[in-house]
Order: sequence, then structure tokens, then C-alpha cells
Amino acid sequence: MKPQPVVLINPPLSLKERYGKDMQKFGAVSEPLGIAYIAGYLESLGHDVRIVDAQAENLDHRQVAREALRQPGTIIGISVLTPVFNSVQRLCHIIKQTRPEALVVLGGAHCTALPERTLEEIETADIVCIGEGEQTMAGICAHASDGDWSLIKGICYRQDGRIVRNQDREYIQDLDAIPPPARHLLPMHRYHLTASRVSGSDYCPTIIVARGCPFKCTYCSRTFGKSFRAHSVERIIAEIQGLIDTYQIRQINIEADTLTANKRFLTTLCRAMIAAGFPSRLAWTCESRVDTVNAEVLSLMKQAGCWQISYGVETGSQRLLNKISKGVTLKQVEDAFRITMQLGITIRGFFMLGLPTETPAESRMTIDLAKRLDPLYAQFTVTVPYPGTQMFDELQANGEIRTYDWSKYNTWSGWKGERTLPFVSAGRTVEELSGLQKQALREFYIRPRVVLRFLRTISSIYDVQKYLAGFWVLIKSRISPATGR
Ligand code: B12
Ligand code: SF4
Repeated sequence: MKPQPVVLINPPLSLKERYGKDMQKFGAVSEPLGIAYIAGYLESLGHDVRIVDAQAENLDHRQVAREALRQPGTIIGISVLTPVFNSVQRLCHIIKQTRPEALVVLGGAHCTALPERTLEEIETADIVCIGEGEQTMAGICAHASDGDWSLIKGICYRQDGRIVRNQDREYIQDLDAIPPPARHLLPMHRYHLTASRVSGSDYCPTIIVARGCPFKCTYCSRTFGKSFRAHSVERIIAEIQGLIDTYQIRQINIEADTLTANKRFLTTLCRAMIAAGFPSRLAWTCESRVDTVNAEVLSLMKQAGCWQISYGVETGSQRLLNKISKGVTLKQVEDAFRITMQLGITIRGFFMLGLPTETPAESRMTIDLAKRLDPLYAQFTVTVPYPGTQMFDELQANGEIRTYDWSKYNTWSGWKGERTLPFVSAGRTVEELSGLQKQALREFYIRPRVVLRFLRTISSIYDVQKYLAGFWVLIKSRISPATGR
């Protein structure tokens, strides 16, 4: 097989565009692991791969296009999440204007949700990948010289003025067959998670240990399907050890669609981390569901070095929890929070405002629940029905989607003071929801007990700066309503 030059791109989208002017300093810039996995796989097959992470390197469209076109004949792959769609459209346009013969492949959550529509809307893209991209991109490289895409599973492409969709690709069952993400191609010193996710100012990379989720929350895209597929524990331990040796990391974010979905896997992993001696030198965070943990599991996680868990609570209304098929009760939420805190693991709670059919009284219940549960951090987002979710399909069928300008599909739109939101529930207004997002954050954080708690945890000048900046942003949001502009 002929080695191909390939460039994989995380397209431009500034932190200001994502979080607004004031919140940008708290936003995460994390490794684009999707393209890093593809890069690792293509390298293992002998291809010559580069990654351009425009978000981490702060590159504009022209700079990225120049990088992409540096070597003629390079296959260009671009990752697309919904809010970055317009940016990708612009990038493809510049690339094709300069070099019409360039082969442009798009992939990522947005493409998986709307493959044909993406090709219709971005006329300058050639191929769209549906689902996992490692083997699909390898297939595209293998056929780059003959241009015969007909046998490559999991793609949509153009042929004689038509859009053709091939057979779907099966999910990768043996995840260990995929090498670790090619972090050596990434500007690793540029990445940082949100301040609420790191302890101190240390660098904190993310490792993905499993793909797929058996639950069916209506607001989630579940891009990796329903079945839980995990890496072997040996592979995970080796990958973490590699990160410790190469980057001297002291903390890590362990990512999986639902890490705690499979208790046997989780307990084996925690025991292996303990046996490897990680707890004394590595602190970790993860995301979880309240109904998949109990005192025994949490206690083992704590022993293995877990210092913080992010729980998706979503809403304080049981009616709405049922409506979004979250599959949990408010009692389970309260129990999980209590046990987690008793064990000394801190919590980040995720809350959604403006869910379909939510009433103002139910928004109030969500804010009150957040205050009552009292996690260390709370994040309130305005509901965005992302393509690929049951919520999007239902709202679209009811004619309730207000805009298909994908740049508005940002969960911080309320904070940014956007005048258009993709969805606003009947009887409510954009102004009301935007105001609520700010009010919820202010109400949660500007409380004497929270201020005291933060004061007690200060251990460096970095913490002082972080907390002062946070409180100033909240206070300012009251003085000037359009904080994000
Ligand atoms: C970690 C994470 C983040 C991180 C890092 C994101 C990043 N740069 O990768 C942070 C915290 C920064 C983040 C932010 C946001 N995120 Co996020 N995030 C995730 C999460 C939990 C895991 C992503 C991940 O690393 N997956 C593992 C890798 C291996 O998978 P992957 O990236 O999808 O890549 C595979 C395929 O998609 C495909 N692929 C990807 N790119 C390409 C490119 C080519 C050329 C090809 C061929 C294939 C291909 O191949 C890859 C390997 O198999 C997912 C949930 C999920 N399970 O995917 C949500 C998710 C991706 N996020 C989502 C959203 C909405 C956001 C935000 C928009 C939220 C907001 N603020 O409004 C922001 C936007 C950030 C941005 N840069 O545009 C949605 C996306 C929905 C959509 N339709 O776009 C998801 C799916 C969660 C959900 N709600 O369902 N996120
Ligand atoms: S939100 Fe979490 S638990 Fe729910 S379907 Fe998505 S990945 Fe699974």
C-alpha cells in the first residue's frame, strides 16, 4: 500500500466564540482525541500524518488552509462538531479556492448525525465519514490514487452530481486494535481543562478508556452506539504510565461515555491502578451517572485516586427527568451526592435549563436543587437540541427548531447574550432563558458558604486569581446583561 500524506484538522473556533468574552478564560482547550486516534492508526499503517489544532494554536482560517496545502496531494481531514460547522464551511471554501483538486474529508459528531445534509450544505467537501473514523480514513487513504470510494463502509460522497451513501461501518469491537492517540503530533503544552476540572494549575490530559453507552438520554448524540466497549485494563495502565513518563503528569481526566456503566470493568481498572501505585502520584476525575455508583464503588474509586466526579443531574423536576429518559430519580441524585461527598470526593454538577416543556417553576426547581445538593462546582447550560439526538428529531418533527444556523448551537449562548437560540420552549423567551443561565450561576456561586469554601481551599496564588476572576465575571453579569459580547 502506498503511504499517503494526510493532515487532520481541528478547525478554528476561539474560546471567545464558544464561551463569550468574559467566560473564555474558564473554557477548556482539550486534546482533539478523535483526530489523534485516527492519526495514530494511520501512522501505524505507514502513512505520513500531521495534525493542525487551530483551536489550541489560535490559528485563523487562512493560516490553517496554508498549513493544509503545504504539501500537494495531501488528504485533508477536518473534524466537525455542530457549533464549528460554519467555520469548517469557510475553511473548505478557502482550501478549494486555492487548490480545487484537494481531497477534503469531514468527520465527527455533526457528520455522523447529518451526513448527507453536511455534503449538501458544504459543497466544497468531498467525503463525509459516519461514525468511528480510524478504519474509514485508512480505507480512504488506500483508495486515494484510484478515487474508487464505492467499497468503503461508513461514508457519503459525491458521484456524478449525486450524493451516495455506502453501507454503515460496524463499531470497532476490539478497541485495543487501535493504537493510542498520536499525542506526539499535538501541541500538548497548549491544553488545559476548565478550572473546575483540574486541581491546582497542573496540566491534565484526557484518556478515553471506553466507547458506547447503553442509556438513552434524549439530549445526547451517543455517537459511539449503545454497547459499552472498553480498552483492556492492561492497555489503559500502559497508556497512563506512558503519559506519566513522557509528560510527567500528576493528574488525568478519565473519559468514557459512562465510565461507571460496567461495574466489573470499573472495579478491575481501579484495582489495577492501585496495584500500579498510581494513587500516590496521580489524581483523576471522571464523569458518571448517579444510578451507576454506590458506596462500595465510590470508595474503591477514591482509593484509586479519584478526586472529583462530574454528575449529569440535568433538572430538579422528576417530570422532566422522565421526559428526557434520564432513567434516574431525584432520590438517587440526592443519595449519590451525599455518599460521594461523605467519601471526600468533590462533585461537579451539570444542570440544563430550558428543556422542552419546562416551566419557569421547573427552572426554579433546578436552581434550588443545585443549591441544596451543593456540589463544589455547578454548570448551568441552556438546552441545545444537537442533531443526532432524539430531542432534535422530535422538535424538528414538531416544527420547533428555530434556526439551522449551526453556530447558534452552543450551550453557552444564553450567557453570551445571543438573540437567537435553536430552541425555546412554548411560552418562554430568549431573554428569559439567557437571564436564567446568568442568574443560576450567580445564585449558586455568590453565597457566603460557597465563598468561604473557596477561601478555605486556596493553596496558591493561582487559586486566588482563579476565584477572583470567577466572582468578578459573575458580578459583572449583573451589571452588564450582555456579558459575552
Ligand atoms: C471530551 C468532549 C469535549 C471536550 C473536547 C472536545 C474535542 N475537541 O474533542 C470539550 C470539553 C472541549 C468539549 C467541548 C464541546 N463539546 Co464536547 N464532548 C466531548 C465528549 C464527552 C468526548 C469527545 C471525544 O473525545 N470522543 C472520543 C473520540 C475518539 O471521538 P470523536 O472525537 O467523536 O472522534 C471519532 C469520530 O467522531 C470520528 N471523527 C472525528 N473527527 C473526525 C475527522 C475526520 C476527518 C474523520 C474521517 C473522522 C472523524 O473519528 C473519531 C475516531 O473514531 C463527547 C461525547 C462523545 N462520546 O463523543 C462530547 C461531544 C462531542 N461534545 C459535544 C458538544 C456539543 C460540545 C460543545 C459544543 C458544548 C458547547 N460548549 O456548546 C463544545 C464544543 C467544543 C468545540 N471545540 O467545538 C457534543 C457534540 C454534538 C454535535 N452534534 O456536535 C458531544 C457528542 C456530546 C453530546 N452532547 O452528545 N467536548
Ligand atoms: S448523556 Fe451520558 S448516560 Fe445519557 S446517553 Fe449520553 S453518554 Fe449515555
